[in-house]
Amino acid sequence: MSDLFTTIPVAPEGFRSGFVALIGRPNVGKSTLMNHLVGQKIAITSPVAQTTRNRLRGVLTTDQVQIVFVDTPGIHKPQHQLGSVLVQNASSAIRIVDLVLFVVDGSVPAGRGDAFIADLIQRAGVPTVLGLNKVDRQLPEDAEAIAASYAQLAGDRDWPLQTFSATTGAGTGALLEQLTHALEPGPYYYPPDLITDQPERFIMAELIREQILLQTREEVPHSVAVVIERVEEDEKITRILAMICVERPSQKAILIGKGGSMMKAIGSEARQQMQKLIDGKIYLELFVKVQPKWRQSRSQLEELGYRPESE
Ligand SMILES: Nc1nc2c(ncn2[C@@H]2O[C@H](COP(=O)(O)OP(=O)(O)OP(=O)(O)O)[C@@H](O)[C@H]2O)c(=O)[nH]1
Ligand SMILES: [Mg+2]
Repeated sequence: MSDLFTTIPVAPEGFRSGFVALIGRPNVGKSTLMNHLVGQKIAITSPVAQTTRNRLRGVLTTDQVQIVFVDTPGIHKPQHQLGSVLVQNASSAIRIVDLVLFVVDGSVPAGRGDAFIADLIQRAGVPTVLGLNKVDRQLPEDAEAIAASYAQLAGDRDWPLQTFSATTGAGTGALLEQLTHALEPGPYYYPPDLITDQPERFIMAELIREQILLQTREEVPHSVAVVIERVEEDEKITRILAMICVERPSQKAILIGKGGSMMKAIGSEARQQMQKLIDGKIYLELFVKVQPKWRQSRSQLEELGYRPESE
């Protein structure tokens, strides 16, 4: 028998399981919620819209249930080839799951973007829960209008509705109960102690990209891709060489900063995050390369890890 079979136990009587896609507009808190629910930072998050670029699985296993969350890029009007691939991958995730958790920003009433996504999900005919996130930011005077707009969005489609905050954790216990209840009895899909299917290398590259999203402005965050070129481990330290790809020399200059100050700040914060991830010491070397119009080029997108996912 292979290792895979020996590490996945047989589920007990009454155990439930399934795949749950987190779908919604950019910046509503999908990745923050997934990290909170699985109890570990596996997806990067930032105040910049379009942070997530790949479908990521995060696994939560309890005595009663195994939920495989599929975090997706925010659905938006694409401006370039990269955006099209992201939206395509988010939309197709709806069709491969047992349940959709449609996440909206519950601090503001439903908008046209939400209605568009609601229709997209409805057409796929997948069971759906509407999740109102960021309730910690809701102003009391707005509460009634917000509740009414989402009650209509959910009520028109017979979707149950849950309010919560992914940052404070309020309401997330009830959300988990709701999701568990909506799943059918089923097996373990992954070993009970697995949190994500993503390789460490991928998360490392993402932690560097997260620092760029947090520390740079305007067009730079969206024009960046990060690739881990080399990882060398010895007993004392892990040496990592990472390439940061931008579209223009002006963006490279911003990333490097005066006397290398920006690069230093990004590298130092990313290194600390990466050390937490591997629980060991890291020496991180970064270099910046200009690759004109990479976001428009199918072949360059593939090289940088952004390809259409079919299932
Ligand atoms: N106040 C508050 N902020 C939140 C909450 N959830 C997420 N945020 C913040 O909202 C911003 C966006 O969060 P993300 O988790 O990156 O959003 P996302 O939906 O994954 O965004 P994309 O990957 O771009 O689609 C971050 O600055 C989060 O800290 C919440 O419940 N309350
Ligand atoms: Mg995200």
